[in-house]
Amino acid sequence: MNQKIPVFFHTSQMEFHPKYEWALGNRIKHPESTRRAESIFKALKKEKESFDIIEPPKIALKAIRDSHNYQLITLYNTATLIPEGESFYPSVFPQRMKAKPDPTNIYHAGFYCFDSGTPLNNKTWLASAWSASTAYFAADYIVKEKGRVAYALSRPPGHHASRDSYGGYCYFNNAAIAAKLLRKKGRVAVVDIDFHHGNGTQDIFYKDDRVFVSSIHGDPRHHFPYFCGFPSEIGQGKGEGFNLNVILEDGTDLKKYLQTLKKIVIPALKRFEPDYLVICAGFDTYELDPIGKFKIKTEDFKEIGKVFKNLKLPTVIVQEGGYHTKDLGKNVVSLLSAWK
Ligand code: OKP
Ligand code: ZN
Repeated sequence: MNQKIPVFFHTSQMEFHPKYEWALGNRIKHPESTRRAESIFKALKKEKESFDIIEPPKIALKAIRDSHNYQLITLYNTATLIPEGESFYPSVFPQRMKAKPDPTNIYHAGFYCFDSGTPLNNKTWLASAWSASTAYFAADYIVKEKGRVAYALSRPPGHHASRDSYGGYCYFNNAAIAAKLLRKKGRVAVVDIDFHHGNGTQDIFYKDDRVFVSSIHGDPRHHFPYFCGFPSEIGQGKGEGFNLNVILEDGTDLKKYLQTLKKIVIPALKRFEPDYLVICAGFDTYELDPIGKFKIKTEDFKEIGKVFKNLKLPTVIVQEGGYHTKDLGKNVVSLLSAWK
């Protein structure tokens, strides 16, 4: 072990508590709890000699605005007025009406929202802005300190949030915010290894030829976010050819996962010749995950990590999903240990 891996995290991220979500008409306990971050934190602390925990400064509004429109930010500010302990779940989604949305009206949240699992409350803005900070300053560290790797313990996650919409437990696209910073310095490859398609990140960089986005995920015909994540989505305009979606079937194990990674994703990434790498690190591919349906084991995450480490690119690892709370920390440490 030569150098400690910096971990970016801010305690204000823990002030947001989504209580429940709607799943097929049932009210279920929300999977994206603060216990996830606690599990990660605990596992990192166990290996104190390997990790350096850093509190990021406050992110500038303009850094968020590089990835999101002002309406979305305004809506989260509107949500700060929701009474303590209450939360707002939109129930009207006027996607195809002649809507006149007003983000200062909380009842209009449905215009910006695409699912029923992503509540707004008075702490959404606080926690998601700090979550964005972790990713932004992890990227900033890579650039300024010429670091080889940094980990953002971002929570709430980000990869489902697009420029103007939120959903899938995501409010700001943390990885996109990091990639927008890196993009000013060079060519950026984003690889999303969460079980779910990173629709928000795809969207933000869809017409961009300076950011290559690839996502490896469960079949969207059967899994969230359902409507996108297909191989036919290759980018648009200047960005055509710079988006790569790979679908793997339920039950995928390490062997199949690595095959796909090495045969499809890595060669495409190398052809792009990136200067920086951003990994959207979801751990809901874990064999015991309650939502994801792959069969990746704890020790497998290290093998996946090695494939990325071998690229020898300055790398920002941004935390996304992973809902087997107890083992989440171990899984994160396993992935990060590839960089030791
Ligand atoms: C967020 B991320 C299952 C409902 C599924 C949406 C899943 C969002 C995943 N009961 N709700 O990509 O880990
Ligand atoms: Zn996921």
